[in-house]
Amino acid sequence: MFNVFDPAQLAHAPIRELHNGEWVAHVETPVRAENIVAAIGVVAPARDFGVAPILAVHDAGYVEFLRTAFGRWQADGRSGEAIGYAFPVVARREIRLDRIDALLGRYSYDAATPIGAGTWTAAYAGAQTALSALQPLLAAEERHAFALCRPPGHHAGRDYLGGYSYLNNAAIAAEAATRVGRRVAILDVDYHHGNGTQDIFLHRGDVFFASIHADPATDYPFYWGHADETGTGDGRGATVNLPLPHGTGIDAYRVALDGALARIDAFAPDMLVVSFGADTFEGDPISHFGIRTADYRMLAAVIAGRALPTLIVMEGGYATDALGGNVLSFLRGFSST
Ligand code: OKP
Ligand code: ZN
Repeated sequence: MFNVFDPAQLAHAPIRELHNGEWVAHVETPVRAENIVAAIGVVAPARDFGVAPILAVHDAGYVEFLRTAFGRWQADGRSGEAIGYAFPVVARREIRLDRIDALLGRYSYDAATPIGAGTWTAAYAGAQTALSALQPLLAAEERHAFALCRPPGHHAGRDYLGGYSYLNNAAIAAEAATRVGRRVAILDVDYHHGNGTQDIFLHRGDVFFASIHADPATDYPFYWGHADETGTGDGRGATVNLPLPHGTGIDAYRVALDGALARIDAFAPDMLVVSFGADTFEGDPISHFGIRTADYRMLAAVIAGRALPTLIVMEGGYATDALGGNVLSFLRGFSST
């Protein structure tokens, strides 16, 4: 296993999020990544592939917004983190927006994803971490690589942030692999539906997306991830959503994983990108599945059994003290094959 981590990702340290009607301490903390590094040991630094592979996935106006939003916020005399409070839920015509609050609403969809002084630096480093971990797979020097990305990315779409996500690390790596001829399937096993990744590839038949997640009827992100979302246009049939109820344990989860992998098998990819969230863990403070630490190793071994070059991209997981052990268990499931 080739592990990549860029410590510049620690620069993002969100303070608070809106949760159950109150401002609470943000759960997506730098110490999450530090605990994972402590558990897995050796990590390679990221290389810098520049902004081009980011712009291959994300809208240029959005990327410019993300890069400049905190400065604009401060220039308007604001303190604290930049966060929107008005969101254009009904698509509006394209007009020039100058007010920082207007831009925040235009490019985001929730109040859980603030922009602070280090957000752009960290998100950029996260994308480079994913691209760096991809390289030894493209060169056939490694079979499995782990991108220790933080903040997560799978809720970020082409032109929006949300769900603690700013740049879609998994999508950026998948697109980069596609552009050098790989046939990529993305398997999202975070507790939450990967709406950003789904949106980015929904209309495309050349990248397969399968997600196992908490039913959006009861869980964030609510508006995406229902079983009848299966792709549009050229992408019809290349999106699979397997929502599961609260209380799902390893047995039902394993059945869903086998189902997702059977669909991926039928697509016949030559590379796999796994969006891995350890928030399916039984002790996760914001989630409701019952996966145990040892289960992650078994689930990973099932995935590794497909014998595909596999990039594992870190997404969520908020039981911070158990996070390192859960990630280590998952990575061991790949190393044992
Ligand atoms: C990011 B990732 C808490 C509900 C959830 C946003 C969750 C983002 C999860 N009020 N809020 O997929 O782990
Ligand atoms: Zn999650």
